[in-house]
Amino acid sequence: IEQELALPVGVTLDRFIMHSQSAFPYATGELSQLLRDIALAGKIINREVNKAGLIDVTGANGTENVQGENQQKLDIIANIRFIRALKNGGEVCAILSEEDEDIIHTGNDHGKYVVAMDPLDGSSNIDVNVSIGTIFSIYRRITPIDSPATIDDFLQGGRKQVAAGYILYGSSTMLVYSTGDGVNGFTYDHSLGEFILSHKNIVSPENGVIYSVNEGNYNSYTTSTQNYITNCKRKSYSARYIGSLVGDFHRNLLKGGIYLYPATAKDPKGKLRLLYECYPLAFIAEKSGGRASDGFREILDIVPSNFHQRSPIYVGSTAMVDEAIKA
Ligand code: P6P
Repeated sequence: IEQELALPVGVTLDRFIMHSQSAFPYATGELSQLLRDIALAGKIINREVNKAGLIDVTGANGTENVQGENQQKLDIIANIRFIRALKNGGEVCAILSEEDEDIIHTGNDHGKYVVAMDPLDGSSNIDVNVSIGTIFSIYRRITPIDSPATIDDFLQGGRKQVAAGYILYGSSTMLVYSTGDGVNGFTYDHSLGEFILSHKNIVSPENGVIYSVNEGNYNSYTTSTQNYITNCKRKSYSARYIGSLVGDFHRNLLKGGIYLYPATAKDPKGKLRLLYECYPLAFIAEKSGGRASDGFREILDIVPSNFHQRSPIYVGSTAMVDEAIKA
């Protein structure tokens, strides 16, 4: 972390990655290259997102994804772009995407890494110009190199992630990620076509006064979660919920706050997916000093059993998560 702190705000992502890698002389550079490939995919999706409304990429595609959710045109485009960027980058042997039932083999069986991703979360917000995001989680494969990846490579558990992060397509486009030593944020400079270090060593505020939850589901929450929400009101906390996970998470990460998506009658196991939403954001939360729980266990300690399983999540400032799960 000392290495990264030495770099001033304003350096490019590329420079930052090279500098970080120099701290690990034995690193062979594949993870560095993979992070560059993810940044490239983010630039490409950013361009598509910014054109939404001008070209026919908004609205429903008339198809459903593996979750049975109506796919938006931009969901499909983002999925294709991300898969292509990771395939061309050569470091990833397989991908798990929210948009596809099964593993996507890239043909790079020599790749040391696998990526689980939600290529465009909150995409129903595209048509109304609310921020949306890409969420990604990176594992080193455990199956033999030069053999096809298997389910085992993806079900290693949250604490086996080697890196994770998100790209937020908001008033500005930001890449926020961690490789385990701290969390750093990079803002996309369109004029340069570069991600620039803008938020060095992000630290999650220990406490906060913002709570993000869909109160429309209040009646189906447990009594303890209902009590927690009532306490937030009693303390005149600020309710901030934009219906787009990455936007809500990022605001709470910077300002302090909690995002909760508890089990509901409609989603008795929670709505958010463990492998490519809960795990990566829990990784970022913990690496910035925050906390992520399913109400009973740390998110990162949940043993995964299938690709698209869901989990309740309480994530953000440690003191707020502590209070929410003990309420
Ligand atoms: P609800 C978007 O569909 C999403 O996965 C997250 O981005 C968002 O936080 C949540 O679901 C919104 O769900 O049920 O409150 O509309």
